[in-house]
Amino acid sequence: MSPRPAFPRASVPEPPPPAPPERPGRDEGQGAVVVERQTARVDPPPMFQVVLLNDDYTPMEFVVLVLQEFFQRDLETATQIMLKIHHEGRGICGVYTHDVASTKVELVLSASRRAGHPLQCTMEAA
Ligand code: TYC
Repeated sequence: MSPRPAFPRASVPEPPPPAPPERPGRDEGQGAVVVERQTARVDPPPMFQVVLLNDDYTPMEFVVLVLQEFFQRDLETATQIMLKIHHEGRGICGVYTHDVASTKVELVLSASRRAGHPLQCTMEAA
């Protein structure tokens, strides 16, 4: 008796592979074709600015750390943004797509509450 093959042949022959879909602009043996150029254009996504608000209690150092940690600002830029918020009441930390902006707002708020600070952070259409 011969050993069983590891992959026995199917008794029904396999159907032929499907023909590739016709691509517009290809010469399918009909002679000349006219190609219409279609450039895919997508609108840029709506952008949102993440805004920090001033208050009288959050330490300046904490705001600078937030700007470095969550908005990738270097120490000097973070300090400038913090001072602008301190003097003007609010300031833009960065501009992002909706999901990224809303994640940053959540991260800032939870870090602030965990540290016991009342820092406010919001997002608004840019
Ligand atoms: N005004 C705060 C203070 O004097 C500092 C501060 C800056 C707080 C920016 C919040 O978003 C802020 N300690």
